[in-house]
Amino acid sequence: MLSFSQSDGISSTSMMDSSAIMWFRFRVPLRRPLTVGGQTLSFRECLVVRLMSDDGAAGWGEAAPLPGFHGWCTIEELIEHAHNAGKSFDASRLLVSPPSVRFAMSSAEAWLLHDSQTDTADVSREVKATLLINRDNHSLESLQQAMKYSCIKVKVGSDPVADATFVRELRDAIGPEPKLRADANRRWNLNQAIEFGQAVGNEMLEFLEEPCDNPDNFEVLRNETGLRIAADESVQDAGDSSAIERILDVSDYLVIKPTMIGSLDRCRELAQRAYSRGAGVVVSSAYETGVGMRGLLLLILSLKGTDPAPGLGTYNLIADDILESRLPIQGSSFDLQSALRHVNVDTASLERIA
Ligand code: OSB
Ligand code: MG
Repeated sequence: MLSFSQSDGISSTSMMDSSAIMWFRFRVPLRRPLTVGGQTLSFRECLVVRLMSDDGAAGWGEAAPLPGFHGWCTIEELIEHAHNAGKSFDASRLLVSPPSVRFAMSSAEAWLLHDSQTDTADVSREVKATLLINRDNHSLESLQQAMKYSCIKVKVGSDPVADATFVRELRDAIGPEPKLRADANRRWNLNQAIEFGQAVGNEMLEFLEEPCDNPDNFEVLRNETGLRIAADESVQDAGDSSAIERILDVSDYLVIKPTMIGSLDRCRELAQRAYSRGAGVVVSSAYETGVGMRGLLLLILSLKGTDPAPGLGTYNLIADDILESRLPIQGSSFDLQSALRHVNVDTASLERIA
């Protein structure tokens, strides 16, 4: 079995009776095929956990690892991890679980806590929805509808000049208001990233995420182009806390994807480190259903501020949900009143596995 040893906060679930923990498997279609880690997915096939409290309340969490990203494992391996986490539950088992399993367990705990108290999350806060745009499957006409979003993320990382031209055309189409961020997913070398930055201009973008293949180059890139830099995969893959600090020192934003990082406590700890270095935090989704999204919303509401907007654009691309009704988006924000009131999971769409 794969092991994902990493320090992580272990909380009260370790006291839980194992019969209170149940894992289920589910499959939901994507709105369009997604190519990640050399695989093209038309479905998300993942696990959810249900924690039952003594008084019969249920809290849910989602484990949805993504091919090519930190903590990826096959569905068979994931099921094995879930069996282990669900047997006699103890902290040492959780420590060798993939981050997605730790995220699932701690989200389920947060869900239970939220439902049992009335004042755990400030639902009057604004959580913006972002739009995710991929150059290959969007025409400029369809981008007119993008104007209703206040923050749009564009995937770049192919030809730097063509990507910069696309970003500038997009800016022309949507006007000056919506924030634009770009993500190269490490596809460029330093020179290509500089070429992009100079062609696009630093005023155009809120930030450029994972511009190049080596975070040691972030500082030069920042100095050469004036672009603000966001770290994502670099931090997921950083071996230890001193590597994380080095990356934070040359980054303006830290992207935190709990599915690739682990428990909500671990995410909060990373966020604090970013804040203490003056970096902004962008909590982001990774093609989870409404169950995972609810864990992300609870995390976001436990962190400070509404700027920068979190990166929750992947929810659009999930064509169905395991929640009885989808989390509503009103205008360009999540409707937290509805999303965080009591919501039900559609158990008919789930297959029990552990
Ligand atoms: O490249 O940041 C990425 C989602 C899954 C895997 C990788 C990435 C993403 C996102 C998150 O882009 C969505 C967002 O940031 O809006
Ligand atoms: Mg990214």
